Amino acid sequence: MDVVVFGAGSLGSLVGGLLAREHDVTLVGRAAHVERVRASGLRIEGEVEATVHPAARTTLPARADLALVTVKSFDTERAARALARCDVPTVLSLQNGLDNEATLAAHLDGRTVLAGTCTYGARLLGPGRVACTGVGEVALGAREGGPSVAADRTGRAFERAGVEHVVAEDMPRRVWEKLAVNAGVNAATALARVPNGALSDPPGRDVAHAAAREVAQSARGEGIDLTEARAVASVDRVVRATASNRSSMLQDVERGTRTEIDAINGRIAGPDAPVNATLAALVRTWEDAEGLRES
Ligand code: KPL
Repeated sequence: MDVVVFGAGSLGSLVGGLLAREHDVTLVGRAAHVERVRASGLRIEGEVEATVHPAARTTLPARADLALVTVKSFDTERAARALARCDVPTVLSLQNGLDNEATLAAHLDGRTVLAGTCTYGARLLGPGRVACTGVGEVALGAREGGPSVAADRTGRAFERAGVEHVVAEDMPRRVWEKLAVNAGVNAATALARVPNGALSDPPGRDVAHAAAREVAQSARGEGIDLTEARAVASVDRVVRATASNRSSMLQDVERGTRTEIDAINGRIAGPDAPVNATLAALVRTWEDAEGLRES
């Protein structure tokens, strides 16, 4: 299968690299990374060790069987417009936040846009090198929920490449549950500059739980069956499983790049979600001070 990974940052490089063990993968990313992958392949280190040789480019190819979208949520609109010019029948979003699939679908008439979540831990170590900091799982399925032939086909492609995955018929709930985890973990770890495991005990744990509970309340308001207990348990499970990881938002802050705060805490911030509103305001204050919100 020809797979294009649009957004070869940490997660895109890892999942694309794992798929490249079996499929013809093209990574679309930044020039320095692309040059190194072309010259000496992609080195995967940590919990999975492999050197793979995907194709690499800075722009999308003309066609593919499957596109994985792993760009940051604030770039989804731009990615959707670019994908509209690419001949690809199935597009799988593996991004943080809630609205990516709808944004992609709005530009990709006639294509199948699948929803996905990913709990693999990934960290870009430098051009051509990515660390797998935790073997997790990709969940993928129809963005509206229910069965999907395209999801089954995509699941088989992941199976052949030995990527841990599940084809799920309840993606809307899973995407909200992932949002609860990201809302609980990402901003708190980025602001406190601590690895995820620092949220196993108070006071960090209290902040993470409160943010996740607000997401569950908001989910139920939108007709999604996500209890507060389930959202909190999910935060605790991820914090335990990824204790030594640095969240993607902490990695953004350490690199001095824009974060996904708008799509995570900012997505539900409001009078009924004061903890998320506070976390979003603090991270946006940092982004403003760094001049990162204009782009
Ligand atoms: O998805 C993540 C992220 O960092 O964006 C978690 C699950 C919090 C793992 O670090």
